[in-house]
Amino acid sequence: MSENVKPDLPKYDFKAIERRWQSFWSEEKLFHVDVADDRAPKYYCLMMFPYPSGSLHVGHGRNYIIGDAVARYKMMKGFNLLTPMGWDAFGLPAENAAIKEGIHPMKSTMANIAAIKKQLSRWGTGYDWAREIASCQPEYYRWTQWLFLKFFEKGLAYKKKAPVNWCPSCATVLANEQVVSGLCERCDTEVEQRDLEQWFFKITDYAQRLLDDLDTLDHWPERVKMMQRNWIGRSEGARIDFTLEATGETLPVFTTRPDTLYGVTFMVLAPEHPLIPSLVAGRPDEQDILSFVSELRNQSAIERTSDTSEKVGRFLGHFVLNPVNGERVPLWVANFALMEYGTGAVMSVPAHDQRDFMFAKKYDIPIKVVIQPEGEKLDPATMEQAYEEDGVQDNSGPFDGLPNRQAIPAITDHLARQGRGDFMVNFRLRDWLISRQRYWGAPIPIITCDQCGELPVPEQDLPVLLPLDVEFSHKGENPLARHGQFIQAVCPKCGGAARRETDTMDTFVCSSWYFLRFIDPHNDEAPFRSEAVNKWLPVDQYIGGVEHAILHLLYARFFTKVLYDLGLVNFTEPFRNLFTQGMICKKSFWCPSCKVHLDEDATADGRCNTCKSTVQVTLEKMSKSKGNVVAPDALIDRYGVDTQRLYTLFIGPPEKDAEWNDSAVLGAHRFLNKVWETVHIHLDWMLDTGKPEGGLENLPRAARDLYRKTHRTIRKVTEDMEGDFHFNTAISAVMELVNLIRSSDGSPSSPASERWVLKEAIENAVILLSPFVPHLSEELWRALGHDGSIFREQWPGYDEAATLAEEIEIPIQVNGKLRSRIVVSAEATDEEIRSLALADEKVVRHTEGKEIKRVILVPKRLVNVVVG
Ligand code: ANZ
Ligand code: ZN
Repeated sequence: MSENVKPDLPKYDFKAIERRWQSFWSEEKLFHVDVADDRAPKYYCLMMFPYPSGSLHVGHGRNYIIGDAVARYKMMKGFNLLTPMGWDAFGLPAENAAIKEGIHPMKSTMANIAAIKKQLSRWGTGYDWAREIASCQPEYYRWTQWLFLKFFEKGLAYKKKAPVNWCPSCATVLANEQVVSGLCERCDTEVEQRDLEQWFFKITDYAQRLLDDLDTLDHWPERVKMMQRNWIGRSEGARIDFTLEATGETLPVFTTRPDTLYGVTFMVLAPEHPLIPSLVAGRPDEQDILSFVSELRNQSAIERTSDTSEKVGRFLGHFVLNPVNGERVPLWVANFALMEYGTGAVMSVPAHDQRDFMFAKKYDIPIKVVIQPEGEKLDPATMEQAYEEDGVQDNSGPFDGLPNRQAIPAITDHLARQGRGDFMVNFRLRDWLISRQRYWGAPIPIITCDQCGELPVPEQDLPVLLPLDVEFSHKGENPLARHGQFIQAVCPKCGGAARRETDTMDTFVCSSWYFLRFIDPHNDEAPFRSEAVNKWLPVDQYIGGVEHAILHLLYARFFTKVLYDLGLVNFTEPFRNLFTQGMICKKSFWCPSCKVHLDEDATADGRCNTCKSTVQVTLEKMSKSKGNVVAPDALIDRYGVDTQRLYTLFIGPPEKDAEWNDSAVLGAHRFLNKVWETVHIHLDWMLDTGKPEGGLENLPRAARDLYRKTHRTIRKVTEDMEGDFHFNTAISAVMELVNLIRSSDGSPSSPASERWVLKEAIENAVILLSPFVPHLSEELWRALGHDGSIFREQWPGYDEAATLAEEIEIPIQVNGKLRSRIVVSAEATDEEIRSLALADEKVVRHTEGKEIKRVILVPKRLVNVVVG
């Protein structure tokens, strides 16, 4: 068609187009939703609400652009669409910035929100802004506090001592991410573990339900469900009660291998185990052991348990008695035992556990084999590693000869009957530590009275306002703890002077229920109306990064179950479909001698332009710290936002990581220009045509092919949008359609029926592209003579028959005589037709024993086999 390009085609002025349609959408309130409207089925499309940090790059854009494409598609499918946006606005970065730069977190947070909103509107992503929420505003956190009180009433919020990271020089608690290789991020002092009172949510009460209900989440990525299962970590085993020889006290252990009980040769306590101080009290080596123990406590759990790290311990000078045979077992403390798992005590069986084996070898502790591999006899003296597989019981008293799998329940049963143990299920999941000794969070609504203890703030006194007039100290301690007016409170019970809790809540608490608030964001009598929430939830499509696969999703699921138990909602899982998009990566250029990240332009032939050293090139997740960020503004100025959107969606399967390539962006831009041109070339002679009478069979071949291509493309794009959001293959299908349109031989003088086919193809190409490139599509839709927004159009259906391969019948001659007919796909190649013809039964009969001299093929019409 390029020969037809008219010099007077209007220019693709993407800037004007973007401006026009973005204001049109907001004037039309395109994304406004009436949640009470029941005329159409609902669709709740939700992007994980972002933390409002500085500026967004094109990698962040992927999340919003994917969400917007889904939302616009669902709108055209006729759903009553809810697509809200809000801000996960509390958190440490804003507070750290306040300490460093003296800008109040409220101020910086609000400024960041304004900047991100502007960026989102440049991307053309649509939301119902009337539902905007920010978790740092009292209208929101009032209800976060209210929910805390409900948890408290139910016994699901409690306080207990827990080890925290403590910086002795800043005199403050540090979050894990503020501890960098054991040192305080701020002052480089060595961080200690201290036991401090902390608030917890009792998520462990819900461990089994959180695990079981994963099986109902059919539309979640298998990988995410796997990660949640591992995090919950259910183990079936036994509790076995050993006895402390000196005092007769019971010392229970959790084991998954009660079959190895006769092989226990030592026992290990976690360094945090509360018995340790009394066990060593008054002994000459008391101080020595206690300081060893506190050293162990400062190792991280990963350091303590990883396969490669060194396992160290000390004998505690005590023995415990094995409940099956009364054997004396030495009691140790060692780094690999964790207080948070099981009972904090481990029965160690070096013959059958590799970690115990290495420990026994190191400290010369006996090894006793109690499981023998079939037909073999292990000798502890020559064993080079633990035997962890199944086998037959040996040295196990009455259980000898039993397969160990059967000995597991048998031994547990035996102990249970004597009251020395029982079957036990253990979860790796711990209770959720929700308190932070930080300012920028929702205050925990608790008052402590010396007379009456810990009391909830009465509901009518909510919110407990976070005071804004605070001073940030460079030590990083919680400014609330020094805010006299805030701390002063009246005991709700006795009316006496009391103290307000100064800890604030983990921001994961705020994000565990925001998806409910969006249904009823301005309600000042309740967090939400149950009736409306029950109608709109579960969320139909949740979209976000896989980095939230565990915590955020687990906490949101936990909240939903608690709210269900409270009778506030009638569903038990919040998100029906989950989509986790991959990350956008980009090459990063690091000069090892200048020690800086370089722009690609600052390198030549793999060398740094400044110092000429060889530059290290790696593919990294796009991020400021890697210096490989592509800012959207320049890109949008140059090519328009639809180009960025198209490229972002075209870059690869959206669930996979993808490499951003600046030059490939140009390809996306060219395609949009081509679409623009294609529509305008045909514009003036395409309108005013009617659907051909007498069906499509009478059309010439090319027109029929175009018709079929149109319907196949509709089908392909629809399937990709209904399936796993493979926008990339959907877009390439539309590209093929556009190419076919351009090569089709329609012209102003073609019959009306053929022009109708062309028009149908062009209009559908524009509609199919609209969720991806909404500005251009609106403009072209208008040019094609339609009123109103393209997003108020129905998503097209397709002619099923036309999407099936067309079949043609080909007569086959042998030496010019008709001998057979074969039916082949209209798309069969000459080569395929030729071999089908020669394999035809009748043709074989007529050519048997003769030499095939030639096969004459008239493409898609006739085959003549010449034999001699
Ligand atoms: C004896 C034994 C013998 C064990 C054997 C294993 C193999 P999972 O499957 O992950 O649940 N264990 C128990 N409490 C522990 C704690 N507080 N710190 C560190 N380790 C602990 O692991 C269960 C196993 O982990 C338990 O089974 C126990 O070692 C260890 F041949 O008991 B076993
Ligand atoms: Zn009181």
